[in-house]
Amino acid sequence: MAWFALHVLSILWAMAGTSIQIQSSCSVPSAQQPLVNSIQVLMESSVTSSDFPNPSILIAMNLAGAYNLEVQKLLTDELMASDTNNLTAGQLALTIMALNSSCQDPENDVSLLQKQMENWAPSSSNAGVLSFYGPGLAILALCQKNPEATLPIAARFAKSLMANLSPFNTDTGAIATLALTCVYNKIPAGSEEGYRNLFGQVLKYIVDDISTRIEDNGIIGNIYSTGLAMQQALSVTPVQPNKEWDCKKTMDTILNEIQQGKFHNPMSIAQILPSLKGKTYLDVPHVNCSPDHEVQPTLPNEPSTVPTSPYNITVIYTINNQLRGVELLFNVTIDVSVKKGSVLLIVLEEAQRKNPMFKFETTMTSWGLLVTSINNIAENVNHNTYWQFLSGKTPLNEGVADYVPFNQEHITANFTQY
Ligand code: B12
Ligand SMILES: *[C@@H]1O[C@H](CO)[C@@H](O)[C@H](O)[C@H]1NC(C)=O
Ligand SMILES: *[C@@H]1O[C@H](CO)[C@@H](O)[C@H](O)[C@H]1NC(C)=O
Ligand SMILES: *[C@@H]1O[C@H](CO)[C@@H](O)[C@H](O)[C@H]1NC(C)=O
Ligand SMILES: *[C@@H]1O[C@H](CO)[C@@H](O)[C@H](O)[C@H]1NC(C)=O
Ligand SMILES: *[C@@H]1O[C@H](CO)[C@@H](O)[C@H](O)[C@H]1NC(C)=O
Repeated sequence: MAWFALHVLSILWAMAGTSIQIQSSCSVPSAQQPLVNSIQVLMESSVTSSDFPNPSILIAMNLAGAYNLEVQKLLTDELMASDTNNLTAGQLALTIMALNSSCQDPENDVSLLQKQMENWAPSSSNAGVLSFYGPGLAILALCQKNPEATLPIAARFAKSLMANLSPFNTDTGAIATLALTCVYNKIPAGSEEGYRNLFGQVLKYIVDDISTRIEDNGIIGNIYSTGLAMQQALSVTPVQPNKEWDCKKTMDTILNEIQQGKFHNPMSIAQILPSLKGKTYLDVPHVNCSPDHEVQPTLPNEPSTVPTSPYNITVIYTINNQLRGVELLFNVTIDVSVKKGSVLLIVLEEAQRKNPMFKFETTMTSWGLLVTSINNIAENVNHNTYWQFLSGKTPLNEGVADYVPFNQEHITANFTQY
């Protein structure tokens, strides 16, 4: 019965074609358009000449309609010139989509990614759903460029994802849905039912899982996964979720969070902006990039900036490694005094200065500084280990360079597995 229903849905969907259906109730009200413009301007102005150009920003700019054409050109040129040999499959995929959205032909990158993915296998039998995010982007990019050759790779991806879906992750589910929707849509007419059934089944499973993550206020997962989850929902997936989705409620809550300043990290803007413009990564191959005249965005009246506070707060900071098999076990706590309004990174630096046991290392990523090592214990992708940051018992949903601790907050860095 379920199979039958699924089949009917897929026929309906196939007839609907690829056009993106957006309910009119789900666009940004014109009164809030300046707010959306302001985060786009913030994102574009974060771009500087760099050895690590961020392809996600270029994709978002091109889907939204770029304001700063110089920045658009800078990113395009840097991505064209960048050495792709050291990139992960996910980074390569974003680069390919970014260049395509800028009307460039990244032919060599596509064949490199194709080769990488032909040899792809999950890093271990219990890989963890998070490690499917990058390969999901790879399937999405390959599907847009070379659909038929992607089918067997996507089938392998779908099967191993299915075996690793628990515990679920909204961001990864959203990317996988976009990828498998693209692939499903490109199955040649008259091909075996095998692919259709496999992709349909996995899609149904993920779409239902995502719909269980919809909170009463419309947030899907957390505020930083909502943009990707909305893309999934805005694109015409061959399956319909069990639960109805009130797009307007999600939109209102997100606009409110933007107003609160929660979207200041450029990467967070790059991931929310397409949805606010009714676009998804499936629109990348259809971007019209005939040179536009430079449009000047309407911006909101500047809110007065809060002056930096003269007084200090105390943050209680614990570093904890109880992971068996890791030689050095420890659980130490320090009280640190920092200026009110400081980001967590300042707390870590202050702790390191007071006690060398708190020494730590970071690496630069698309989201900013990631803490890779504390007290000589380093994260390891092959073991799925990392340093998780918590406030009390709740994991933070921002990194150390963005999160602003409050007075007497207890922050823990816990070495754990995903
Ligand atoms: C996979 C993943 C991880 C993995 C990365 C390692 C791996 N093996 O892939 C692990 C588990 C380590 C991780 C950790 C954290 N993550 Co994370 N992560 C993701 C996820 C699902 C996909 C990233 C990815 O693969 N991108 C694709 C590749 C091609 O791009 P990339 O630039 O090369 O990806 C790298 C960076 O994204 C970096 N990274 C991953 N997470 C984070 C978080 C921060 C703050 C920084 C600076 C970098 C970073 O690791 C990736 C692989 O090297 C994203 C979801 C999303 N929407 O982007 C969340 C996401 C980026 N993570 C997030 C968070 C909050 C964290 C943590 C701070 C959680 C915590 N409470 O500790 C920690 C980082 C703490 C620290 N040590 O500094 C948030 C960031 C939101 C924000 N506004 O800052 C996201 C958006 C999830 C969400 N919806 O809340 N994460
Ligand atoms: C790229 O990788 C090679 C070998 O893996 C390494 O020697 C080189 O330093 C890396 N280049 C960059 C820019 O990271
Ligand atoms: C982007 O990719 C699609 C799919 O391969 C292709 O049809 C389109 O021409 C590309 N756009 C540009 C500008 O190269
Ligand atoms: C770590 O130490 C704190 C007190 O400093 C204690 O409350 C906590 O239970 C300890 N945790 C572990 C895992 O030992
Ligand atoms: C206040 O915080 C700063 C770091 O932000 C630190 O250098 C300074 O010592 C602190 N002052 C006091 C009185 O603790
Ligand atoms: C810290 O990590 C350990 C090891 O993975 C885990 O057992 C423990 O539950 C974690 N503590 C918190 C507060 O998440």
